[in-house]
Amino acid sequence: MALERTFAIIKPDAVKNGHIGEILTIIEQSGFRILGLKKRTLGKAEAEAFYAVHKDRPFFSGLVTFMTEGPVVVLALEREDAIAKWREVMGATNPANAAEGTIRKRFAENIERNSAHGSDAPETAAVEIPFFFSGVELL
Ligand code: 3AN
Repeated sequence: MALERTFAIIKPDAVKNGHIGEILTIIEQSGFRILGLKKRTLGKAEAEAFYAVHKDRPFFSGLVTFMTEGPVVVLALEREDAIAKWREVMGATNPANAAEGTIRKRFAENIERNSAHGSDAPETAAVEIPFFFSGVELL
């Protein structure tokens, strides 16, 4: 399988709880190359735009409030089968259902405050990576 790129976020709960370093270690030990990495705080309009696909879901406004409550780390990652692999390493959306050893099992507080984001398809990654990174920032 060819190299693939995915987009990841270390969410405000994991940043606040001091898990940036552990999650970056997991990323590198899982065979991803970190092409881009930034720590920043999302604005409300930015979080709404990023999660626009969920705008009609009941959890949308809570999700935007959570994602803007403190800094996040945004990442562009590369490896073979990166999208599926990163979702496997993160674990299920709801940490109660996440497999042992996954990021969400280890670090997530609940289904909303679930410590990490990952693109769910190549078309999503192709939108999410340029949402935060320009081409020259991907090294
Ligand atoms: P994933 O991040 O695993 O792809 P999505 O895309 O269904 O999951 O949901 C995006 C984000 O919305 C989740 N990471 C989580 O923070 C939040 N979320 C999803 N489902 C719920 C829910 N039922 N209640 C609260 N927040 C949710």
